[in-house]
Amino acid sequence: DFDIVALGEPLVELNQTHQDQRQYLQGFGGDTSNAVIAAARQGASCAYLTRVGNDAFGQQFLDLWQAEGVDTSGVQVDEQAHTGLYFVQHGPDGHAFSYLRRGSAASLMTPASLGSGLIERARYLHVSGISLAISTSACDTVFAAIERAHAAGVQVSLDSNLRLRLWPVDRARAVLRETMRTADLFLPSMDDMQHLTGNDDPERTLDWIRDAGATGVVVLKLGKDGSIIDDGHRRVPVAALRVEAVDATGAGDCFAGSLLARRCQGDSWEDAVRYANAAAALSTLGYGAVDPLPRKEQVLERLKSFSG
Ligand code: KDG
Repeated sequence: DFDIVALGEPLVELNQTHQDQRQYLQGFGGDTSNAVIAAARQGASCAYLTRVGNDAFGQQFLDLWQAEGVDTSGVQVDEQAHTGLYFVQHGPDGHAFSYLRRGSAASLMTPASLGSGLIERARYLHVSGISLAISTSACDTVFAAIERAHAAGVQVSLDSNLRLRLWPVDRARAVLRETMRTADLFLPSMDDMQHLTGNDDPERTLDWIRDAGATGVVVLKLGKDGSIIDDGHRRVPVAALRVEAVDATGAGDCFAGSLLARRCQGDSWEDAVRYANAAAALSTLGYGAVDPLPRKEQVLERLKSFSG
C-alpha cells in the first residue's frame, strides 16, 4: 500500500544558470512529480500516475522515479506524443517558466489512464491546479481520480499551483473552487489566491476559501512569512525558516510532499507544517526542482539547529 499516489504531468526542466544566461542545466520538474519525490525522500511510500512519451526524456523519468523508490506501475508510455519540457529563467523578480508542452503525452491522459487499484491503495491522492489545467481530458482524469479516492475513503490533497500560462483566470477560479470543495487538504499559496480573489489579506483569503465551500484542512502558504493552518475551527500561524534562496522552483511542491509524508508518519498538523516549511526552505538552496529536494536527515538536522 502507498502513503501517497500523485497524478499529473512531469516536465523535463532546463534551468538557466546565473553564470551564463544562455546556458541551461537539465533537470526534472512537474509539480506533482516533484511532490511525490519530495515525499519519498522523507520516507513515504509513493506511486505516480501519468503518461510520458516513448522518448529519451520519458525513459529518464522512469529511471528517476525508480531510483527514488516511486512506484511506476501506473505510468503509461505514449507511442506518439512527447514528454513535456519547460525552461526556468531567472530575473530580478525571481524565476519565470516558459513551456513546450502542448500536446504532450500527459495532456492526453483520460480517466481510462487511471488503470485499476492504485488510487484505492493510498492514504492520500495528491493533485494540483496544473494537473487540472493542462487539458480538458486531464481535468476529467483528476475529477475521476478524486471520485475514486472518495469512494475508497482515500484523502484528497490539492495544491493550488495556479499557472496562468495554462488557462484563463476565470476558468481557473471556477475549476479550482469546485475542486477545493472536494479536497480533504487544500494547499493554496497567497500569490495564487491573490490572482483568484483580488485580495492580499490572509484572513480574508481564508474566509473566501471557506465561503467557497472548502470543508477540509487548509494550509495557506505565505512564502517567507510561513503558513497558516486553518482546520475549520482555528487558525494557527507557523513561522518560516529563513534562508538565502538561489532558486525557488519546486519549493511549494517540496512543501506539499513533505507535509503529506509527515502526516502519514503521525505528525500533528503543526509539526508537519513546521517540518514542511523547513524542507521547502532547504529546497531553494540549489538549482532546479528535484536535485535540491532535501532528505529526511537534512531536514531533521536543520530543524534541530532552528529550535536551538
Ligand atoms: O512548482 C514547480 C513546477 O511549476 C515546475 O516544476 C514546472 O510543473 C511545472 C509547471 O507546470 O509549471
